Parts: sequence; structure tokens; C-alpha cells
Amino acid sequence: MTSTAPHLPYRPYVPELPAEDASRRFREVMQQRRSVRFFSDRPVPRAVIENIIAAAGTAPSGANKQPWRFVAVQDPATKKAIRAAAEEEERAFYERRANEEWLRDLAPLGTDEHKPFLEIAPWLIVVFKMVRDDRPDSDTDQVYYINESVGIATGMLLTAIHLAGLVTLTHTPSPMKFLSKILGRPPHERPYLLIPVGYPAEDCTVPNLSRKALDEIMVVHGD
Ligand code: IYR
Repeated sequence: MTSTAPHLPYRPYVPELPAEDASRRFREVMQQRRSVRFFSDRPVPRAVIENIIAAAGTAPSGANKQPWRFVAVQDPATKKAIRAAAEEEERAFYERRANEEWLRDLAPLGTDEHKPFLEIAPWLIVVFKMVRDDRPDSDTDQVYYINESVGIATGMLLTAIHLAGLVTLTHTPSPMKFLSKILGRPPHERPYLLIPVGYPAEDCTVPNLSRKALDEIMVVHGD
């Protein structure tokens, strides 16, 4: 193998528990994660948002291009503008764009065009995918496996949010171009997901959904 970058010794992460116990504990913690649509306005310190975004930024990416930008929004005027624009797109979705089958699939969630959480949650994190590498010291400006890379980073962001005791929602108003405009982002950054972050409202409820059983999602080849 040829490499132009020097390699360093890898320092393994050693959990405090044996792998079976560490993985079971994490599995139980993740079982508690839910998408939440009812937020409290309880503040979340900026340092928490910095930590969870930095954690997301440890994700692997095609050729280590790290093709993501996380825009954290807390000022009420910007949140209000995002809510107004998102609700306009959602109104079109629920009134015209979604077909009957899609609306039937969404019925158990109880969603509609009203998105008050976009103003109530103390932070919105808008994830952008970068279709060009804009670091001045890069040899090339190509990026690779953008959706995979940003999807993995976003999964890690959701996990970091959950492990901090906070809640979130992967919100996808569609189309999302309004986010570029409101947030003044350049054309090579494309909106990917809108993620409110905060604490749940005291009377927060979630739909009674179930997760697929392990034997539905896992196949051990050769068993
Ligand atoms: N973006 C809309 C509709 C919606 C679509 C899917 I697929 C969901 O899983 C949930 C909602 C909304 O946010 O209401």
C-alpha cells in the first residue's frame, strides 16, 4: 500500500465493561431514543451544542473530505423565519404534493403543517451537505459519497443529542432551499436535514410505534 500521509499508532478505545455488557448497555440506551415533536423552551447551553456537533464531525467520510456543515441557530427572529418558510412548504405538501398512500403512512404520527417546535426548541441545527471541498489547503475540490458521509455524521449527531439527555427530530420540509437563503449559505452547501434540539415538553407524548425485531433486521449468513 502506498500512502503519502504519515501513519501513527492507533490508540484503541477500551470500554469500562466487557464488550457484551458495554454493547447491551448502549443498546438499552438507544432503545429509549424517540423522535420528539413537543419541545420545552428550556435553554441548552451553547457548549452542549458545540460538543454534539464536534462529536458528529468525527464521522468517517469519503476520502476524509468531511463534506458537512452544521449551522446552529438560536436567535428567535431566524427561527421564526425558518418556521414560516417551512410551514409554507408543509402546507403545500399536506394539501397537494403528498399522495393518498403517503398521507396514510403518516397518519399514525399525527403530523400536519404546523411546526411550532421550530420556534420553541432553543436550537435548530441545519445540516448542509457540501458538494465541493472549499478548504483553501485542499489539493482538489472533489467530494465523495456525500450522502453516505453526511448521513453517518447526522446519525452520530442524533446519538450525541440523545446521550446528552436531549431530544430531537429529523425534520424534512421539502424542498429545503429556503434554508440556504435564510441562513445565507453558499450554493455548494445544500440543505440536508433540519434538526431542532432541546428538552421535551413536560406533557410530551410520542406515537405508539414499535421497532422491528432483531430477527427482522439481522440475517446471519450461513445459519
Ligand atoms: N415533512 C412533513 C411530512 C413528513 C414526512 C415523513 I416521510 C415523515 O416521516 C414525517 C413527516 C412533516 O414534517 O410534517
